[in-house]
Amino acid sequence: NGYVVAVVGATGAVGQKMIQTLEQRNFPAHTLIPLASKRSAGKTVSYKGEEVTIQEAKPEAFEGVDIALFSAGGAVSRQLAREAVKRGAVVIDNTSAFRMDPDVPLVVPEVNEEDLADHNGMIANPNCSTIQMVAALEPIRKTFGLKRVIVSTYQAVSGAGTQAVEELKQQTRAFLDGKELNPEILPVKSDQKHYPIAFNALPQIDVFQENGYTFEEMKMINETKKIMHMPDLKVAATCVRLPFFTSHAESVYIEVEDDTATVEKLKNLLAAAEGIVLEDDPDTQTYPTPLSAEGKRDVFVGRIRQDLDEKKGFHFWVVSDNLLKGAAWNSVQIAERLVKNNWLTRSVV
Ligand code: A2P
Ligand code: 11C
Repeated sequence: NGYVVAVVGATGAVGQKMIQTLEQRNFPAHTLIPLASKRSAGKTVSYKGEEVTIQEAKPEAFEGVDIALFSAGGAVSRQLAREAVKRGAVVIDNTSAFRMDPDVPLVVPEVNEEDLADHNGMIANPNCSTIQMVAALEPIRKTFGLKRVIVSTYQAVSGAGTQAVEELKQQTRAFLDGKELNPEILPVKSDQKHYPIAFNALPQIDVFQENGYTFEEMKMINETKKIMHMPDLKVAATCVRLPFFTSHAESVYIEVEDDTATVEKLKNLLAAAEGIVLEDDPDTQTYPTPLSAEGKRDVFVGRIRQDLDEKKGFHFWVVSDNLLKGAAWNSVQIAERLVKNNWLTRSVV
């Protein structure tokens, strides 16, 4: 009874959280198949009290797999995700490889669960910084409409993988010991230059695009329009990496359509919304922070204020664990909804 579930990238920052989340949610997986690179084959991961051997991710590894969660980078997804689909698996891909493909639903269950009904075997999990923002925008859009979004992010190093986490630890020690920092990974491992992350702020996440925005910024812009089915929504983003390990924080400015919106109404809406926790009370200094959100599956919202010049303009602060709602939990939540709605079978084979 249940499903065969493969996790591709099982040794990675997100892959490990996927396995833990499957376990915590008691997902009906009777068999877990952890997959990673050749380097990790033969090592084990623990799942429901047992040590399960990691296998090399290759096409044959997907024979008999019902659901495959991919989080081993875009190159691995481009190479193997279609192979998994060909062998009958439904793929939930956590990379940017297929997100903008019109045939691939890009899903945050609280926002567009019904898009899952039309999948062709491939489903994309949005970028972490997009997920937490749209989760907070959707309840507002439903009631007051949405015209414009301007976001600035404050992102954790774990978004750039385990090597970036190690780099921050090493540089922090080196900085305090008065030693050289020798940056090698951040802002982007494959880019030409590297800058220290310890005690710093880097206004570059992912590579630059021709229009001067980074790929992370363009992901936030394009994915938001796709998930919310609002191709004409005005969205701008500035993405910044900061020296903490977990959770992304975002300062979001919105303009709504309806001029009856007030701070009180937005607070009530968000407090009642699925997956959102309102932590907003200036009198008691209540607001979420990256540390307070770490390890939790919810999206936390605080600091809701009306713009001082624009009546339909509001500012808020949204924080969530980038490895959970931003990645592993959103992927497992998609799998749960596929099971619940009986949508695992593809509409087209
Ligand atoms: P491995 O540990 O064997 O290299 P992170 O983003 O946290 O660094 O994690 C990357 C994940 O992607 C790891 O699980 C890593 O496995 C996996 N990975 C990297 N390259 C490949 C590959 N060629 N095939 C399968 N998995 C890969
Ligand atoms: C970061 N948001 O924090 C990125 C990581 O497209 O899934 C996620 C990259 C992606 O660096």
